[in-house]
Amino acid sequence: PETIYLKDYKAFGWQIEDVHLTFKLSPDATRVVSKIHFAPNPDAPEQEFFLHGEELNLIRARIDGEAVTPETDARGLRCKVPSGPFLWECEVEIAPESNTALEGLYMSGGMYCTQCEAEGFRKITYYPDRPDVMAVFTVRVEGEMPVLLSNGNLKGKGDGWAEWHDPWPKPAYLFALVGGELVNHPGAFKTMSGKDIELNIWVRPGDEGKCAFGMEALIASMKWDEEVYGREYDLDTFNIVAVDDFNMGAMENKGLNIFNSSCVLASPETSTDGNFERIEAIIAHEYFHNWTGNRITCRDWFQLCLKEGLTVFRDGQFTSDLRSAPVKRIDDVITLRARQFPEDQGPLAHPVRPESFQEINNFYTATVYEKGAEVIGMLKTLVGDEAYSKALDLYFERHDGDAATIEDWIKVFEDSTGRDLTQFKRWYSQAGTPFVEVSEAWEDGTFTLTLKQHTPPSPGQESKAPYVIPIAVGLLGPNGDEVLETQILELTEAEQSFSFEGLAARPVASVNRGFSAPVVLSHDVDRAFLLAHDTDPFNRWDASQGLAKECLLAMITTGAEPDAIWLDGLEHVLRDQTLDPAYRSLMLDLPSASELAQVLADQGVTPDPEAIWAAGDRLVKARAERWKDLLPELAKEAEVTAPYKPDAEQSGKRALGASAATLISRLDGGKAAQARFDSADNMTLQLSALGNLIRVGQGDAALAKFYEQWKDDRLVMDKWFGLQIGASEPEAALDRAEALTQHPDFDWTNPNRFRAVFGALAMHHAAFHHKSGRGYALLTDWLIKLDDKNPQTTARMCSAFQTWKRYDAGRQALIQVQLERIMAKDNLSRDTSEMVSRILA
Ligand code: BAL
Ligand code: ZN
Repeated sequence: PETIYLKDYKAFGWQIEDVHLTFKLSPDATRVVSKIHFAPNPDAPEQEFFLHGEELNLIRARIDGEAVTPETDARGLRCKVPSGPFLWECEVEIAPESNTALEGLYMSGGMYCTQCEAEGFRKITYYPDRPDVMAVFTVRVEGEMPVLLSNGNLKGKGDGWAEWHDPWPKPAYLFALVGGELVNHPGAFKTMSGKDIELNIWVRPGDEGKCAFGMEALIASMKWDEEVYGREYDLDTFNIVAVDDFNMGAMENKGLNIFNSSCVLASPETSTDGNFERIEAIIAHEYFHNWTGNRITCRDWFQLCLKEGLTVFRDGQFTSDLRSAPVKRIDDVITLRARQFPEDQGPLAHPVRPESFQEINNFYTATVYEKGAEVIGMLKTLVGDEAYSKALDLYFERHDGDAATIEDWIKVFEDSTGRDLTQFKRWYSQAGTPFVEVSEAWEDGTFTLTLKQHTPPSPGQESKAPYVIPIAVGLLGPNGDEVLETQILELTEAEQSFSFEGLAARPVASVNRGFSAPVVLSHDVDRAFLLAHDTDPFNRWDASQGLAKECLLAMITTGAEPDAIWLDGLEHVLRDQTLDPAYRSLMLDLPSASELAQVLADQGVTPDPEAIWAAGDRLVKARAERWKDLLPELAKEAEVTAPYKPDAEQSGKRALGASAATLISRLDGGKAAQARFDSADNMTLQLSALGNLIRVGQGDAALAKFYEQWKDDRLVMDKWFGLQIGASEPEAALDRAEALTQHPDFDWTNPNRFRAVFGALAMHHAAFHHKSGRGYALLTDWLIKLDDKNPQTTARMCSAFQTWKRYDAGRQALIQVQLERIMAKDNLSRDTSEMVSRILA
């Protein structure tokens, strides 16, 4: 497959004045008629006229009314065109019902829908399907369905047709169309300049009771973007549609967001607190794209982080404002360490702005999204809140309507702050997680911190230049009082020292507070002291995580007993009722098995998944025993008697209650969990009780009951599929995964269902890495099967193998066989082929 390089960027040779599309919908023979006014682009050199197009049946094409016969191949169409402006007319036929890749126009549960990012529009009609070609679209949809939607404002509708006009020039990846028997949950919003906006969430009949929360989240997002970023909505209507079959979480098409139903539908009976919070964040994320992504888009797909990093950063700010900022920060770091660090430290490592790709779908990654957001967070820390705000105002003013680049973004900050950001740009061009080593010196009242940075090689990048790393530091005196409030140290050299004078006694340093930089820190510090006293909630939590890692590593490698000093310190925190229950619940979480495997690998020790599992299990039992008096007290304190609300306060309590209940179930064999399950009146409670029952081997009856209760609800059934794998002991998890793939409800062509099973298996470290290789073989069998239908989801799931080089020779050999089996498949997709070759390289 062809590799595409950032350095080869060339503008398209034509500009588009307007696009008129007519869709005559039919499951196996949809006709798409396009009329496009092209004019030569004065800024682009002469080039051959090429339009992208894949899997299209060309019916006819005309230029200025004259029939033409273009040359077509698997990637598109070439044609001789006039030297001046011309009208291109074309009609193609496509078959949405046989589109199982879920890119372009496809069908889901009887409705028509689209997914065009990144390169799906080329499966709808011939077009310059690249983000820097922007145009005003008018779309007429003809079909038997009562609801026919597209981008922009509704211009007219009648029996069997609707016409939409989007006045804002946009690239094709933001195009959307929906047709179906849908019902709407309506809403309204008055913008800051007084415009009335009609809002709708469109769902299949039967789901209308699950839209109220999403609508509230949308209205909160619209208000927040006005208040915090001064961004007002710019169309008459904002539509959201829920779709069951969707490769991603959701998509920000202009004025017509399309959502995976799992990311918008919610009710207390069917959704957990975690689902509610995620839905709120995703609705905000897609809405925020209206400015960061749509009004200002990307010049090319290498610039993906320009919109994604910024929009993830913005949705994170929104969640922090609406809920708890420390809890959000901890949640984000857990995700970063679980998903982005392994990517950055393995064969799939790539810069936040990649420099080449074969299939862009493979670069919708934790690095582009989550590390991309961290980079923006660092920039904000370096320039300060006020300067960040001014720079963003300039960004919107200068680039509204543009297809922009990272250079444009950085230039805005340079121009508005006067700061040289040349070195900072390395965060966009170098891959890999920096390691920062901290050492201390104390002499005559002066405390010196020496910071050394080092970033290991990554594919294609042998050596790395130093980054600018903002390290937030605070100092605590011997009695735990803060003697120096948080300051930002700017680490710009490979090694640099920072001194603090005039101190009465040697302080304890709290370094990288708030996780001010996405680095792996090594610092020999009194973590028990920080756990007791740190005023920075993130570092207090992280001190406990550090102690947990040390404790578990000692248990794994030497069979040591759990660390009593850590557990005492933790108990103190757990008993402190002035602390947010959600925070205390996070304090009870242990580092994941995969994270421990990485720490071991970093120390040159080959991780043994069985030993990691056994140590984790031993620690959980020891904590349950040790805290047998405390746990019922926590459970009692966490009880919620008020009617269910998915807000931060109640969900924090339920989280603490669930953490306590999980430990209690290890003491009572599941008795209390059974009672919780039987009396549960919300999904958060029901699911956590079910998980506890499964974990202690008492889940069969509850699983059967749960199935009977929820078998007609697809989203709840995804939980049923995933949980019984995730909560089981390793061998039982494999047995269950194998059995579930034979279950009549295992609709494997539905990405949510496929991910429910195989996401849960891949996340179950000890099951997936079982020494028999059963986990590897099962996943591979199904990846090979799915690749013909849905390359995008297949390729994403291949990342389960990305950490394979961490493990012993036996496991590596077992994985290699499976990766080679995938490579040997006939007609392997470009998506999967690229992913597996990179993993194998
Ligand atoms: N643009 C793809 C989905 C999202 O990041 O919002
Ligand atoms: Zn996004």
